[in-house]
Amino acid sequence: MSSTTIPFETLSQRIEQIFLNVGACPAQAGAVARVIAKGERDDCKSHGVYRIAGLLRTIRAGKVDATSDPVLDDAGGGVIRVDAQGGFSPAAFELGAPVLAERARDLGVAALVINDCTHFSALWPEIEALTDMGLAGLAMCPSYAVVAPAGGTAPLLGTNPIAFGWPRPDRDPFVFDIATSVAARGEIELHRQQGKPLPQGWALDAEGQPTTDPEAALDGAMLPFGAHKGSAIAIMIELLAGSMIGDRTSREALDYLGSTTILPNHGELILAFAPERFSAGGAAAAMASAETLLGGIEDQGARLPSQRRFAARARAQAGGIPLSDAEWADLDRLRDVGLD
Ligand code: NDP
Ligand code: PYC
Repeated sequence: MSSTTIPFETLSQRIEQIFLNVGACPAQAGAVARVIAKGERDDCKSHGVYRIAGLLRTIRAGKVDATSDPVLDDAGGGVIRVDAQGGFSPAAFELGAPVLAERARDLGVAALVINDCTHFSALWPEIEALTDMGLAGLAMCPSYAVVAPAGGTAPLLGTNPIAFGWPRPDRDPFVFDIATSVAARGEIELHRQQGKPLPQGWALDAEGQPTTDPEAALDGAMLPFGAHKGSAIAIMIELLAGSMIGDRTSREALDYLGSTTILPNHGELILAFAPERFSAGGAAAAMASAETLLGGIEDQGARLPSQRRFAARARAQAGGIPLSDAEWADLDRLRDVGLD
């Protein structure tokens, strides 16, 4: 399969134009484009260019407002809110993140609550925005009900991602970003598109029986990672980033959408920690302790999460982002298709 390589800025502008063409405002289109281009740059195919068609379907279905202006509600305390006003999450995060960082530095820890957003992306771009500012971060959100709880047979939980980041002096940060399902929903869809069977243990069919057929899995239920353990974390995310913040759980998000072919509207919870405020030895002691731990892992030859991604980023920064001819043609088609 032949491919083209393009610089990050070029890809980002191509994507932005697709959203401007369908009436998105510049702030929404730009923020969405940057997040998708980062996904492609870091070889996170399930949250890269592939996502654009689903976002356009969501606009077409009237389930997201691509012209919305997020509103910040900051009373000066430890909880900062951004009402995304039915828009996409990246513009809401870009509005709230600097206030979150400032408050975490003041108080040691602060929370950003985003309400009423369509969340379609990986969480690591948000986490890295915090680690870039010297903060540790923890982010989570529901999605829509496509995952059966451990021991159950029918979709109720979301693929509910959770991500954590720790800043490292003069190094890439420590970041993990995981779906609490065995795989992200996007991976199942990519297997279907490519006609590939799923690995065992990813999903159940509509009768609650194990399946490796992506089509049957999309009609049935995905499974949580780590059986009851992943299931418990997914439930925690429903409670903290759904019920607690007064937003939709994954079940409610799916009821609102009526379809899994478009992207869900719900909330998100992002916590930021200023390491220097927690340790009597200040930031230096916390960083030194962390480096001992992380170095010990690397010394065993184990790879840290995000190392694959950072390697892909380094390749893309040196030689451009590789896109297959089909992906490149798809960008042209999506630019021309509009909302028809
Ligand atoms: P993966 O299982 O591919 O990876 C999860 C994490 O584990 C990554 O940080 C990855 O780093 C790391 N990792 C993978 N293999 C290893 C290894 N052998 N050793 C050490 N670390 C490893 O991703 P998921 O399928 O769980 O999730 C994919 C994405 O989907 C996430 O970015 C998530 O935010 C997103 N998502 C978003 C949703 C939403 O509603 N917005 C819903 C569900 C998922 P690396 O990347 O370097 O491989
Ligand atoms: O891949 O599971 C997923 C997903 C759902 C919403 C955004 N990504």
